[in-house]
Amino acid sequence: MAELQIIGGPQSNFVWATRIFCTEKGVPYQHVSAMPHTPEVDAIHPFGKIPVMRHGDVALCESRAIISYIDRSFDGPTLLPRDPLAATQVEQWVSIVCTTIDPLWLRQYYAAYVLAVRGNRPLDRSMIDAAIPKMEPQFAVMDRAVAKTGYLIGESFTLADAYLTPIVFYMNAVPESAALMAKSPHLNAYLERQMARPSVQQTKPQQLVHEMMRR
Ligand SMILES: N[C@@H](CCC(=O)N[C@@H](CS)C(=O)NCC(=O)O)C(=O)O
Repeated sequence: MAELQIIGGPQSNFVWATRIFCTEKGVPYQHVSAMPHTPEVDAIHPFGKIPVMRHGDVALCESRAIISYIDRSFDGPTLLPRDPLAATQVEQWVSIVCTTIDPLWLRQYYAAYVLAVRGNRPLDRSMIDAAIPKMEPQFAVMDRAVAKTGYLIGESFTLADAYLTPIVFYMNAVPESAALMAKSPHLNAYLERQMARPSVQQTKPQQLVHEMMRR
């Protein structure tokens, strides 16, 4: 069978979630690191976003679509429950994480750290100050969401957790959101549990953008 390539910088939470999925399913793949808007990415994603995927003649973009293709094309365990309702509840949480949590926690808040490092300029405190009050109630919601079983849905790790874990990891790594984490005991326990998973450890980025901050 043709080689599967997952293309995108390892720090991207969407690349990380896709790699967690491949690892959980036991699908071998080559990870090709590439930034958004580079030629190999632009050749596949109409807006230059990562991850993108190649498998023989097949080229795909968008993490959820890539995961769906891999899930249907390869043997191995899946991260979607068999039960139709449970599977749909997983999709609900994947959607919430992608459309509500990611845009605020990463694209508005953590982006301040990424922009400071990549642009080699001081941290834009106004971005942080604008995001934190909006994040506070969302942290309370997410803390409650994982309180019962330690997972977003059911009693085991699903695709919803593969999407949420990288984001929560980044939140624990920079000060203002780490303070919110400190007030979220269930989310803290959640992070500790998921970070211990071999699939999460094996795909964790080696170099973390916020660690490159000027001190
Ligand atoms: N809906 C996309 C989101 C991908 C995404 O936003 N990736 C970020 C990196 S984490 C990116 O490529 N950003 C560049 C940009 O938005 O221009 C997916 O699930 O793959």
